[in-house]
Amino acid sequence: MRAQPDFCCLTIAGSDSGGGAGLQADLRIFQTYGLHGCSVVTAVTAQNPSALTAVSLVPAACLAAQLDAVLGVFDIRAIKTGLLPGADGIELLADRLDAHPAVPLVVDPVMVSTSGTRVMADDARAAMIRRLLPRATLVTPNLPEAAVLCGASGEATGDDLARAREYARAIHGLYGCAVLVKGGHARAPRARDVLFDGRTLRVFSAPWVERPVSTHGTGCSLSAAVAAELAYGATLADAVAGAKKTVRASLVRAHAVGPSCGAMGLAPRVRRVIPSANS
Ligand code: PXL
Repeated sequence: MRAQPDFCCLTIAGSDSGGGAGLQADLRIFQTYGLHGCSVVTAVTAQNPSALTAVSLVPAACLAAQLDAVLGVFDIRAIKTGLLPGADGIELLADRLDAHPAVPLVVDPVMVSTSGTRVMADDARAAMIRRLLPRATLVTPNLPEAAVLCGASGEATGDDLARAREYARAIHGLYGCAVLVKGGHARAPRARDVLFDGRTLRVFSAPWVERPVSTHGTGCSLSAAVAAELAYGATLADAVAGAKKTVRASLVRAHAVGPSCGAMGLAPRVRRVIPSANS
């Protein structure tokens, strides 16, 4: 073994039996960045691209044990959360994250499925908002999730980009963390994401990837890629720009993995330099 350990990234997320989203997507992204991936499993889901048939949350004690097994033991340089456990598990998680305040935290607030179904219990959502968002380096809601986070009425006013800007400012105002509102659910000619860090509002715009086999897992992959970029010390704006490139490269390589199943592909290895100990 070399003297200097390689960097690690931690995902705290659910398992997707189809392998497209959740922690399986996150680990694929960490590997793309040459990072060792640790994974704390919050839930086990039974799903394929057409149906989600079961979700079983990991008991809080098991979640705490997984966290205690990796935090402070592996050289974890950034953390992302995806599908979260119940409110009691979130409290235990937040207590442990508070003990590592310097590690960047990306919170993907998985609350509303693509079909519009709410997938998080009310008390768990409240615990996430109260305990994780104020600690987060970045929260990455899609448009429906952003509406929930800032208590918007749901009555759509203005176009999607205008709403994304409004929600990003409102979420920052409420919780104090930087916000990336993902435009992947918006119907617009280009994929536009809005980043607000409390000072500067940036719009990241890229052409849609034409008819990929599957877009399942893009949200998970994006937040994992932002965490990976932050692990190497990127600024938030550079991390988001780099992450979008990586996810786009995965989407372009989407491929069929069953008669009616598609999956994002592996992006080419992203090379980032590990800062030396004294830099
Ligand atoms: O993309 C949200 C998400 C998060 N976590 C798991 C998922 C999904 C979407 O399918 O399966 C485990």
